Amino acid sequence: MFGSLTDKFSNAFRNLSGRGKISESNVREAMDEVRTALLEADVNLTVVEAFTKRVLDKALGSEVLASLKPSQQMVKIVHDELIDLMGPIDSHLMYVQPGPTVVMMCGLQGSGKTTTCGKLAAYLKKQGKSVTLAAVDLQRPAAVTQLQVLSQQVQDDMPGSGIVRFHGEPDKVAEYGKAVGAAVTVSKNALKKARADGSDVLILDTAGRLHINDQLMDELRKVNQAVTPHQIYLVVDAMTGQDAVNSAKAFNEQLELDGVILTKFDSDTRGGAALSVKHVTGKPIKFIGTGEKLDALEEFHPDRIASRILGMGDIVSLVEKAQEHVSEEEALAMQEKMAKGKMTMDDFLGQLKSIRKMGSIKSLMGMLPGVGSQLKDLDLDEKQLGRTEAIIQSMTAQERRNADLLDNSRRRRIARGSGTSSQDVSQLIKSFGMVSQMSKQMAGMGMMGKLKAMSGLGQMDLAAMAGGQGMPQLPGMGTGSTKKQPRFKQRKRKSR
Ligand SMILES: Nc1nc2c(ncn2[C@@H]2O[C@H](COP(=O)(O)OP(=O)(O)O)[C@@H](O)[C@H]2O)c(=O)[nH]1
Ligand SMILES: [Mg+2]
Repeated sequence: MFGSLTDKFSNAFRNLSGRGKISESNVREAMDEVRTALLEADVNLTVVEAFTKRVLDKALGSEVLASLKPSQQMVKIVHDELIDLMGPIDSHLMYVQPGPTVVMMCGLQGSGKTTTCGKLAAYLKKQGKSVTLAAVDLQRPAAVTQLQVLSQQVQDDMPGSGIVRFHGEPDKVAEYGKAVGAAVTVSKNALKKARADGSDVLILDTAGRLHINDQLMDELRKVNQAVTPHQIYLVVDAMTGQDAVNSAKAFNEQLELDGVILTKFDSDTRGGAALSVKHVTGKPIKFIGTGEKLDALEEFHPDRIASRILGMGDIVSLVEKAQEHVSEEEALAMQEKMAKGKMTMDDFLGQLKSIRKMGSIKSLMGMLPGVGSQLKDLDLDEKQLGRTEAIIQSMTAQERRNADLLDNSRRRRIARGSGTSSQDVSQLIKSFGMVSQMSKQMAGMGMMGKLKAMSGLGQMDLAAMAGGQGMPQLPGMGTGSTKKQPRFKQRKRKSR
């Protein structure tokens, strides 16, 4: 995510760092680079101009030039302005009494509307809300089926006490395009049904087009008039840059949007849409989609995204993910084993599995400070994880407990059993050896436990603690990991 933007920002500030004193022209040069980086990331031109002007005004007007660590001051100003550009935090959903609260999901074709409807239903179900999902996209029978399948998946597989129901009228697909109003009829029927079922929220999955056109807008306006949604959300593909922003503007003029949901944040987005959409529409970004799975919807936190863009990582989100998928006891037990150097292959496998549950390796790595910009060079093969799993599963229980048993003939047997090569097996054993050695050295600071303990601290501090490389430290952050370590240990002792 934001790979090249992060690179370019880092470069711009690297030229400033290390200098005891910087001049006005140094600042201007750095901002020229920032400006180019933003334009290349496909950020809207007016946004770029406004942004660079504000940063320059602040930088030149403040103590930056006179301060001891000018580059850090600059990063702080840019960080603050990025937050301002994308913020505020507004994931709040207003519920009406009596229900249902009607949410209309709009957007271009392929932007992720249907998927997001499912994710939002899962999000609400977790909070105990009952949801009706209505298939108002009648362009193809498959669109109706897609939402039906998703609704069922949310109801069957996703946690929470809410009930998720589906309303669809596949027979109306044939009418679509001939008689105007099929979408309106389905929406009205869905509202009646949701009301009768006592749903808290009704989500309308509407039709999209590849480009905005009058017919689509006309249809959406009619649905809007017929059921007067309480919230209209625009789903925007974060990978599409300015195009997305232009269409967002057009949607907003026709429908009075309440918020934006940015999807495909897990992909390598250039950042254009994320950085422009709020400024251009004036509407808050509510959520971001971070994967294809139903739990891949996150509340939008501009500060965290700003940190990710600046290569400081997003430890807070990582910790939240870890907490969702790994229990306190599990983390503690693992921590103890690691400290004693008693980690087994089974533990190793367990850790790999819980990491997998948290999302794609690439999206997780992107949250680590200093890793973001290097990601694109890294070959993070998700298949590799599958192979690792297969290899460990081909080991006997005894072998998993004691890796020292694994001589050449055992390695060959395991390779055969897992459909891999002896080299693969040896490689894994080597990695395992390294990991258990490392964890022994970390002495009691298992990764999960470490992350969890960290979650109580401020995000900026975290970036420093984890030793965010490549980026200058922010003021007041201390000098990095070595200095912060003792403080972390103290915290731990207290909690025992
Ligand atoms: N990687 C990723 N893919 C997504 C995300 N949201 C949607 N998609 C994918 O985008 C494609 C289009 O999604 P869909 O919901 O059918 O779009 P619609 O035409 O707007 O309803 C599907 O392949 C989805 O799996 C996301 O947050 N991340
Ligand atoms: Mg769809």
